[in-house]
Amino acid sequence: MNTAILLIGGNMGDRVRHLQEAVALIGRKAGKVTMESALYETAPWGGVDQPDYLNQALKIETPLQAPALLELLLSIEREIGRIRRTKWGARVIDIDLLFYNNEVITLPQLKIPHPQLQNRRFVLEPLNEIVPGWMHPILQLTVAQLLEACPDPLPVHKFADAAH
Ligand code: PH2
Ligand code: MG
Ligand code: MG
Repeated sequence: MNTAILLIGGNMGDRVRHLQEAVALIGRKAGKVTMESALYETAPWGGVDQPDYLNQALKIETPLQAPALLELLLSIEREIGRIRRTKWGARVIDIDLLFYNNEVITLPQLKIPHPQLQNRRFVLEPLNEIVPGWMHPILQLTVAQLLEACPDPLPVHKFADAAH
């Protein structure tokens, strides 16, 4: 078994429902979802003129190798209804693979750890809730240490919504 850390997010339509669908499909097809962070409402990074995102971090146990896991996650995005338009544009669901065991993977379609995660508060806050001690295999800092050092000023708040 392998341990993977994912970040899911979206900023179009019924954001909560899309995240719930993603968690259900990941659990059904990729492996067991062993940890889920709260939902976080996060300001859009990289493209200002779009709605706020909801983001959530997940920890999963999976028999799949990283490239096969990536393919499956992209197919789940399509199943939930994602149409890829512009880079960093609004989307119904995005499923990003952040860490895979303690491996460093550099393939054309897949870089692990996710090369930008240390620069993004919307990634580090939810991650810090579930795996604060996870060691970044290149930077050799824990998630908690990366969050402490993160320069990203964009706001990230726990999402309080009575409906879920
Ligand atoms: N994803 C992006 C670009 N910008 N901003 C926030 N707040 N949350 C995201 O998940 C996000 C983003 C590209 O995948
Ligand atoms: Mg992304
Ligand atoms: Mg993505």
